[in-house]
Amino acid sequence: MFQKKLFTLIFIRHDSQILLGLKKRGFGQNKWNGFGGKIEPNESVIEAAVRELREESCLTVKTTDIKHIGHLEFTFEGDSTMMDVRVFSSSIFEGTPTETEEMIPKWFDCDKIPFYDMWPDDSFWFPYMLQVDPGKACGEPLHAQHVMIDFSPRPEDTD
Ligand code: 6OG
Repeated sequence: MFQKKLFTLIFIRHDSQILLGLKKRGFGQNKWNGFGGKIEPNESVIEAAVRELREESCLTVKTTDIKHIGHLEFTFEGDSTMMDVRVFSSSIFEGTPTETEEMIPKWFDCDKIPFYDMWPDDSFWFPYMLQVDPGKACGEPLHAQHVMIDFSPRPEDTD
């Protein structure tokens, strides 16, 4: 029996680029990823996504400007925790991405995503994410999808 823990993960898009952060410490250290983390008490999932983005990249987004993209569930061998990760994106933001204690932000072209330095699962679902939310001039159409990931909207993420 797994114990579910909620996490947020947000991707900022600008034209044909996507902002990733190199994690400097803790879980996922030295991997490029979106920005996110745990939900604090009395905070909605979307509020947590906005806060984590600000804390990790110094960018500000409005809760009304972020889109729900998907929902990922991860388990790790020998661990009874299931990471329930809610994925969001936004192309409306304020500020300049700035290095923080947690992350080094960097823009990547959507066709030059550094999958070799990311969580291995990302290469399966990133193309799908780019297709669901193509941004501008971004994302190749997919011809085959074999990934069991839920990309349907979750009503509890929209508050
Ligand atoms: P903190 O421990 O930093 O939150 N996360 C994953 N992201 C990707 N792309 N792939 C995975 O595959 C992941 N597993 C977890 C969720 C951890 C952050 O890492 C994300 C959170 O945004 C295994 O507070």
